[in-house]
Amino acid sequence: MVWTSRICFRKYGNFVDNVRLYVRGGTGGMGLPRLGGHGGDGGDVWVVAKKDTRLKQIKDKHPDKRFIAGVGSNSSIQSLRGAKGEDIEVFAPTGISVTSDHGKMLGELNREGDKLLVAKGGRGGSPQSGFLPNKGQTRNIRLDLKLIADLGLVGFPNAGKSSLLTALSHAKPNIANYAFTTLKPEIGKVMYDDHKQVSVADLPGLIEGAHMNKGMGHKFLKHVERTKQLMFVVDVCGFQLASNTPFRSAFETVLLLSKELELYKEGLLSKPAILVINKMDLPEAQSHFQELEAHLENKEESIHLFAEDVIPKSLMHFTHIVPVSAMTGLGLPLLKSLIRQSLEEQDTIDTEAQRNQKILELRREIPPSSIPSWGVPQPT
Ligand SMILES: Nc1nc2c(ncn2[C@@H]2O[C@H](COP(=O)(O)OP(=O)(O)OP(=O)(O)O)[C@@H](O)[C@H]2O)c(=O)[nH]1
Ligand SMILES: [Mg+2]
Repeated sequence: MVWTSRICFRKYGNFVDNVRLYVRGGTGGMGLPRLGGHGGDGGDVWVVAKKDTRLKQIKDKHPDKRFIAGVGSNSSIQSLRGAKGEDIEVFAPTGISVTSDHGKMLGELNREGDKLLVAKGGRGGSPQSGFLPNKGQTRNIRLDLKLIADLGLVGFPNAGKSSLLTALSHAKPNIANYAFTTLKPEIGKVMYDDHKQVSVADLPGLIEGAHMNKGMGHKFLKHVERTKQLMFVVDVCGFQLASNTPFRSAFETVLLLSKELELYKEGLLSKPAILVINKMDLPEAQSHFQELEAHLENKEESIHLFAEDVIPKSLMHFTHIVPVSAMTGLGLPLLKSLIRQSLEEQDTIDTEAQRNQKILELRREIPPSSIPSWGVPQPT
């Protein structure tokens, strides 16, 4: 159990990937009934995406996590139209989603400079309001950081995800022979000879029950949502978290990983995925690999050989299955080229889908009589 206390201690270490804030727009200024003057509107609160910013900085700089914009100026003889209250900008990293405390999505900030209004200031007093000002909008909001990478590494602890990232890129994640070595997501860049780069997110290992927040749970599964594709990394010899938990073969691991993703969010299984079978340098690797291959070739029949609790509702489809050794480099050049191929194929499919969508939209705008009968995709 020593490791349990170590995890608990480090789990809530330095990495902050969500923060809750109280935001309030400024109150408007008083109108001036005698001269029909308008009070200034209260200031607004915005969340603004800024490069090299961390959520932790918000917590550190504003421990009370309250952001209240300025009050609008009252209308006066010198200034009949009162000035607007000061706006507040809360700087956040790119790749943020903002939700209200009821879980309603307010917006996403994906590019540097993206801005989202989270609390509007109250209107200043005017003849319509009897010269009385309104209060600003009040909200509790939550900012969630989601990594954006081309590929997300998904696997049980100790499968060799970080070792693989190190072997494929210049990233230097921690590697060690115990579960939960990786405690926060890290992005590495895989470089190609023609300078093309693919970003790969190394994520903490998942365990059974991750969808119910076991282990790192939701905290990291949400990062998987944003990657274009997934790369399942499986130890060819199987996995056992602790002596009192069941041993899982490589095939069971594949099923269980699919199941965790499915239980977290069903749509995740429709992402293109590559299956990497790691540790092929180990002495028993070949026989385990053959066994796994046989199960994968006959997935539908094979799953019935296993206990119900490991079987997902639908089976993940893998674009490629690649045996490798992150340690000796076996299979890595092939994996590297398949990663690129797979992403390029997806781009082509996406572009084609967008093109077809565009044609359909245009078609809707054109009167039916002027559309030729050829070359226009039919809605499915
Ligand atoms: N024999 C062998 N060992 C490997 C290979 N790849 C990784 N390992 C070892 O497996 C252990 C776990 O490797 P990591 O890369 O830390 O595994 P991980 O999947 O990132 O683990 P977590 O971060 O805990 O989820 C380390 O002792 C590695 O040296 C491999 O291809 N062959
Ligand atoms: Mg790791």
